[in-house]
Amino acid sequence: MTADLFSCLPIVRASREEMAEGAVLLRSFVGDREAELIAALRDIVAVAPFRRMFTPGGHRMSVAMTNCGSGGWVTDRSGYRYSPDDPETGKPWPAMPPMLRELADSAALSGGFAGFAPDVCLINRYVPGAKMSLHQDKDELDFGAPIVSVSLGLPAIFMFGGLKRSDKPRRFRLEHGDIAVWGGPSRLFYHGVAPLAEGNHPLMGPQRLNLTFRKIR
Ligand code: MD3
Ligand code: FE
Repeated sequence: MTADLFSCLPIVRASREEMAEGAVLLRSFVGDREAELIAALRDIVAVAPFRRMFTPGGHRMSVAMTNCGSGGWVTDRSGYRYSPDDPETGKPWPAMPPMLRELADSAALSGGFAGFAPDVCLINRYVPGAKMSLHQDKDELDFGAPIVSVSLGLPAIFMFGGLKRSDKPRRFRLEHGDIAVWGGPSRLFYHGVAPLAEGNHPLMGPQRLNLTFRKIR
């Protein structure tokens, strides 16, 4: 039987797709670590709940956020920055669980970046209609390190531009379990997320979570 011939292979196979120089999409890379990952996220959110932050311009973001690690990305009327403490509680962000750190490290390695060592994980929550406008990620110190992103729940249309805001974005559908690695020349490319479509994910419900692992110092 065919099943016997392939029984030596893992049940979940990841694929590898080059999106740009230094940008690699690893479809289904989360694989059988899914349940452990979701349990770790539940613990983080119990200590540091999702909140919708304000931009320096005074707009409230449609995406709700939290962080784990030795710092977290925050925004308010005074600007964007990484802060060691959660401004809502005044306490340090919850530590990055080793399982998350290992998942990010192994994805970075598969994407061609050895020894990633992220210190922060920003966790974004999208409900239907939530979006992220085209932007660059440049609040980190070391652009030599990649960013690793993990998508969970409802699918999203990711918009991937170039170094100039005016570069026409290409669209990629990011699905539950996909991991992407953004380094090298693509590290400073403009990118965003189109408004999330309605839906209900069997494990995650009516939402999408995106984890971005970053080396900020
Ligand atoms: C390409 N998040 O948090 S993840 C962000 O799906 C952010 O929540 C999106 O953009 C999301 O800053 C996209 C993919 C991503 C993250 C960082 C990048 C792609 C990137 C940095 C440079 C180039
Ligand atoms: Fe970004």
